[in-house]
Amino acid sequence: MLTRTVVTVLLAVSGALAGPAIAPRTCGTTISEEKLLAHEAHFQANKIAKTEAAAATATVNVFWHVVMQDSTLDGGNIPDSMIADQITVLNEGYAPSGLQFVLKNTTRTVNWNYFNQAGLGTSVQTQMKQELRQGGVADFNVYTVGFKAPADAGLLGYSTFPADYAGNPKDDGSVILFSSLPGGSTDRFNEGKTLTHEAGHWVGLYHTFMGGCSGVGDMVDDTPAESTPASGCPTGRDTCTSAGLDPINNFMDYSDDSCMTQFTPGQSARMADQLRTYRGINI
Ligand SMILES: *[C@@H]1O[C@H](CO)[C@@H](O)[C@H](O)[C@H]1NC(C)=O
Ligand SMILES: [Ca+2]
Ligand SMILES: [Ca+2]
Ligand SMILES: [Zn+2]
Repeated sequence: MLTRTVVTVLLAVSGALAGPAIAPRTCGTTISEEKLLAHEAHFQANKIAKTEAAAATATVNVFWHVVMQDSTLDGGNIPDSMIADQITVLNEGYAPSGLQFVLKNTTRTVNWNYFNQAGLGTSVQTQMKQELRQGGVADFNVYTVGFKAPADAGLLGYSTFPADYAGNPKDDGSVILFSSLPGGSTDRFNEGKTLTHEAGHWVGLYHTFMGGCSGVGDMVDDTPAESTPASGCPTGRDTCTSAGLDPINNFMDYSDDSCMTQFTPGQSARMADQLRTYRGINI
């Protein structure tokens, strides 16, 4: 509780100095520069190159796990129509990259702990995935939960990376806030872009602000560096002197849903390389 109060105060102060106090999205998929470099060394050493046999498009099966505390919508019991709308948003985002997501199965589980306490790195989320995960390395498992623990205030989701699969297959997938789906109740983050962003990690992308202006960056050449996550939709933002405006419209930034509209060709190429190398998807 104390930590939460301090964070709120800091946000309010920095907002007062730097413009409107509008919080960025919060994604739990952070990675240290050290771990990122280890990932990249493994990737470069094991990369499976694109061949003539590569398909122009690939289909990814989605296994959806609706986790709820009770049968109400506020309790997490989202209808199939919301999931269908979310898959549509996901496919709009990934169509230029040649990926199509197809819903294979939806499970519905009433579990107070899973719904409320499945934060990043918790034993609860481990247990939830052990119980519910379906399919193999090429299958995308999505869990919708409530993130009600005080430590998770504002959290929209978190994901695993393709390179993580081998070491912990059951952990693979994305856990997202149920009310971030299209038509959900989370202000500014209810057009479904949270899953587009989290799936971005699942296909091997980092945040566009990784490393700030001078760090290692996101390992993609055509996403200009930015010093910090964007919040709201700050058109024209330019926080690094290196070429290009901040990629505020990119799905891998922290902007509002309405602001997020694209992956770059460099990101599409990276996701294909990652999917070929780590998930056996020959795109
Ligand atoms: C969906 O998964 C559940 C749980 O494993 C299983 O019982 C059910 O048969 C599956 N449904 C379909 C349509 O595959
Ligand atoms: Ca970049
Ligand atoms: Ca710049
Ligand atoms: Zn993220």
